[in-house]
Amino acid sequence: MRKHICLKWIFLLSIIALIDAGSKAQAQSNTVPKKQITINNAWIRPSVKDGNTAIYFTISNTGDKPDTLIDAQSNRAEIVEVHESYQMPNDRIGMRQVKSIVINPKSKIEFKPGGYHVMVLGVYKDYKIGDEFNFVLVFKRAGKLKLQAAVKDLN
Ligand SMILES: [Cu+2]
Repeated sequence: MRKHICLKWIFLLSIIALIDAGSKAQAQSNTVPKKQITINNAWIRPSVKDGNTAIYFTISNTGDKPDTLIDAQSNRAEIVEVHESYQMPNDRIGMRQVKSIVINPKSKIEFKPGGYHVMVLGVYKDYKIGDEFNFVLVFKRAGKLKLQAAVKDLN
């Protein structure tokens, strides 16, 4: 009889252990922020077919871990790269590709004329005011974000 009770207890305890493990796993997945990176006000300058243009937007990191922008992509143009503008010695403004940009927790980075931008070279068709340009930003943690930039002029 005693042995029988023992087995019953082992059975019960293992059930409890299983339920406990299950709820712990669920609690863990709930604490991972689903959308810690958001992109606002994405816009792109108009361009004729085969021309070059640039996309601007604001990246917000609402999470509590840093994230890193590692790539920009689009199937609407030949080449898409993340760029920064910089002051050249001869007083002119140059621009160059950047491999990664870290967005700290609870902070924003604005891509704007004269600063960071997504360079778009050789667009496949005309883009006029009111059109939309599809592109993708790739983050280390947040992964690929599919986005649309509204075609607008500066001002
Ligand atoms: Cu550029």
